[in-house]
Amino acid sequence: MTTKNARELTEASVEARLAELLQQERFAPQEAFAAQAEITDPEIRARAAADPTAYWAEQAGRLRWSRAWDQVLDSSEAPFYRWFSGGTINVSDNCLDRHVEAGRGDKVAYHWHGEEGETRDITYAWLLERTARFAGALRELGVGKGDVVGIYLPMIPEVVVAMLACTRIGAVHNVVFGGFSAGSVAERMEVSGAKVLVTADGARRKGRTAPIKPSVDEHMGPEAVPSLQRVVVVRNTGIDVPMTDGRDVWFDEVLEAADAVDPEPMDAEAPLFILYSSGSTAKPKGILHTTGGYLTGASTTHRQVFDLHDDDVYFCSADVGWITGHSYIVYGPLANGVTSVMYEGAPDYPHKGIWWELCERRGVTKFYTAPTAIRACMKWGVEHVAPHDLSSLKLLGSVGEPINPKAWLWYWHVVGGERCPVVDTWWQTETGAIVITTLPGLDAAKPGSAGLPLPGYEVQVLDAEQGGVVEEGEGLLAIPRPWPSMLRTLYQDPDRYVSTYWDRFGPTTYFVGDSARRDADGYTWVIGRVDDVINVSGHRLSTAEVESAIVAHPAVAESAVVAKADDLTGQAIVAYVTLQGGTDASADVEAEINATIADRIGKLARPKRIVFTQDLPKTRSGKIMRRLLRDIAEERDLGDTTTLADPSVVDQLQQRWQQG
Ligand code: 6R9
Repeated sequence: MTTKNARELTEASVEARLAELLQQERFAPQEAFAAQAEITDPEIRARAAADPTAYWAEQAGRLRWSRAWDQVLDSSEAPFYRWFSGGTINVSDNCLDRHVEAGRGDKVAYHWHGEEGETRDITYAWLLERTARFAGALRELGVGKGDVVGIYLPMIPEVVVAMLACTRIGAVHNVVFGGFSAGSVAERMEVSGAKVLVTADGARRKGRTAPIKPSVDEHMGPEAVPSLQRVVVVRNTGIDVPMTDGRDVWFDEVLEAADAVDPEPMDAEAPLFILYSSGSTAKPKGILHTTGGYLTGASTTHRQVFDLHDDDVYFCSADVGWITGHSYIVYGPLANGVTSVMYEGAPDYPHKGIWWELCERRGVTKFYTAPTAIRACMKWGVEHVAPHDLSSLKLLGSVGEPINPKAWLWYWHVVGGERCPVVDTWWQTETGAIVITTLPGLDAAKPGSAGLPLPGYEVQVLDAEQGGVVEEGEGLLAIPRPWPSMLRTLYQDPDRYVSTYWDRFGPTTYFVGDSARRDADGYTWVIGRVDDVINVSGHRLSTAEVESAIVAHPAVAESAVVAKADDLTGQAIVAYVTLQGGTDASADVEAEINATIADRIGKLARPKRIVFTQDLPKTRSGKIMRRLLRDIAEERDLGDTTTLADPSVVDQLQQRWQQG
């Protein structure tokens, strides 16, 4: 096997190589990789397709069940599917106790790396001990089966302890990404009726300390979130924070005082967690996952897609607050007993080569990140990668949005040294686990295409008008057969679950919300969302939720938000805003609108550009024509504008846009 020496890379050499590689359509697995791969049976998909329930039962059988299921798949109340009915299982038992009992307690679960260079090696035994005691502490705080526990924490080992402790006693966690504002945490706690919130005194971000607890207090008083009884605070930064008597407790103190508890056998269909995600409306969707099916899906796909071996060191750069963090930092890796690297900080702090430094230092074998991060690394330049020895890497993964071929090839050439298969994994919060990708020891990858459905899944491209199956060509992506880790409902909103996912093609075909092209080899090329969901750096936001944050500003009359293609972030937010009479557009108003968005949703939802306008382009029936707003932002010809109530509006807008 030849190992390419990354140190020889220069911008010019990379440019030249990418130009060559752009001619290549398929990248078959390297012989050296294929020879050691776990999955090499070319019939695996066909075997699974012949009897999908038997296939999934076989996968579920790798987990430890306290009671075997009576029925693999119960479709009697479709689309409310049930998997492994009658079975009981505990997630923390599978992620921790099982490994420790097998004598693997000293194995490192996470090499945790802090922003300022600190490291902690978290073993399976340590995690078990902490989890069992924190589960006891939660019980003493009044948390029981089915109760919702909010988690709003930075990337520290305690976030894993908190999640697993919930699963140990059957509590339902509701993790909110640390980048969301306390205001949006409050909304998510309120609508889910959370009883307890686990948070931190503060978080570190790029060398600064940001207080968390004070903003939690500000937004989560008894009126705002009446269900919230207790707040558990992790001492993370050590800053002084107010603690409310009778409500707030310190994480370390309750943990110290509590007795360890055993894992509670849970019904396979017991709710495991809720994760709020953006949909077509301003109200986020509480996506509900359940116990047995989710763990089966996350662990199976993690093992297959990352070609896991016992000595792997796996590094997923996502945040635990997203589904990728849930399935591929916490549940998949722990269920499979692997060693992971967990990094607290930003990819460019303390320097732009920190990921590669960690890969070298820990001998990372499998690395998983997002296209937007790869494009940022490309922009920063190869000089941040070149000094690091990345010869331990064996496989690279991508998730969150379509990856453009150039970024794919850069990843393959610069990071993977042309040795490592790149798996482009398509899935969603709703699917719980990877659905479409290439099996790295078996399938050729085509840069820009996610690939083929994994074994046990069926995926279709359906005609948008007629609903018929498109063998080759473009249409709407659909999943015509249930799978174990699928969402079960939208929390406390079953009607919206049915209308969002099952009205379009009926109760047996899941409507994804993406458009895609299927090629002659059956490969799927995802094009993008067909609803009002924007994907900024792999983060899902809805146009409606950003609009409603903008109009919350008292000076704003109306707002329309669209997505614009962006070289770095995939899509960027552009907001068109009209102001109330008497208010003039100014840098101050713009800054205030941005602050309102940061407060209501989080900084990640701030528009790349705000365009103030006298009027928005509307049809005669008063509908805002978003297509035109997108065309303006992407500087395209506008085509037919005759249906507009006032066609001159778009000319003014175009001029505004060009003025910058
Ligand atoms: C895991 C995750 C889901 C949406 C999905 C699609 C887009 C994700 C992709 C991809 C093309 C990929 N998406 N992975 N598009 N290729 N490999 O990202 O979940 O945050 O729920 O977003 O992201 O549009 O519908 P989530």
